[in-house]
Amino acid sequence: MKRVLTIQDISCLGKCSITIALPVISALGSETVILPTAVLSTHTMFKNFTCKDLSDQIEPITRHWKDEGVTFDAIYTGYLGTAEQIEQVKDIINTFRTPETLVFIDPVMADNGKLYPAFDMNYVERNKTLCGIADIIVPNITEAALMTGMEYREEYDEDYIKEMLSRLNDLGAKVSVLTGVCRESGMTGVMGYDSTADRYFTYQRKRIDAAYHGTGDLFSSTCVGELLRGKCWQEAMRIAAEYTAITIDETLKNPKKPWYGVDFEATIPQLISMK
Ligand code: PXL
Repeated sequence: MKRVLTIQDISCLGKCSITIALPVISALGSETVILPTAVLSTHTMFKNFTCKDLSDQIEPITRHWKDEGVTFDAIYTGYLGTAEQIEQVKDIINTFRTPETLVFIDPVMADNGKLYPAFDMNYVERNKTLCGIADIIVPNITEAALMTGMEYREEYDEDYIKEMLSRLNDLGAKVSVLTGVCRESGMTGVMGYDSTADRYFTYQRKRIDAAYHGTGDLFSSTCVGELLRGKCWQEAMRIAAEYTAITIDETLKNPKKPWYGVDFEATIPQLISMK
């Protein structure tokens, strides 16, 4: 069985980060090892959330794993707490990476043109260096605009997206994928660039007019799970985009849906059989 290390926070309530990565990647058949960077009462879109930073646990936990001879087929990072933690994560990648390890970085820090409340431009700068050592990065357009120094736009053409992918590629990852890309009205999806093959990939599907928290984590966790099931990155992205959309649809049908996340629990059976 493949083994993934995922490094992100635990938001006890909120359906995001580790509480999505664990069930989704496990359902796709890989062992999921977690390294929590912080414990929050909820994700940061709630008011008055509590947060206990776990930076001082990172080194002893990973040292123990190293002493035990643990290896990982993939390392997947999402929301991290601080700029210093990004440096700790880079050390972990350097320690555990082999030529076969997939390093998948979701530089979670912003959406809809704005940084999340906990972050500043120093955090953006550190994230650029983390993305630089990845095999695959999956920023949304806001995160990519911040990391490439481009203007954030809600309306754009193909040249804007290609320029963004080219500048992301300059950061150093092998494959750069932009999420939430609209290529024609009423559609949404992803567009990626593989620098090793000099090839673009686009996937679009009908846009559902609803935005939910945690959908980025759902997309990334599905990608990681599918990549470890042997899918190429284009197939993994297509399935992840499709699964995220199916889950948003399902959530919309629930009259008692929580405001803070999607009903991915209801769609996991579909995910397992997606091709
Ligand atoms: O879904 C991304 C995410 C993860 N973890 C925490 C967050 C967010 C987004 O706001 O606040 C704590």
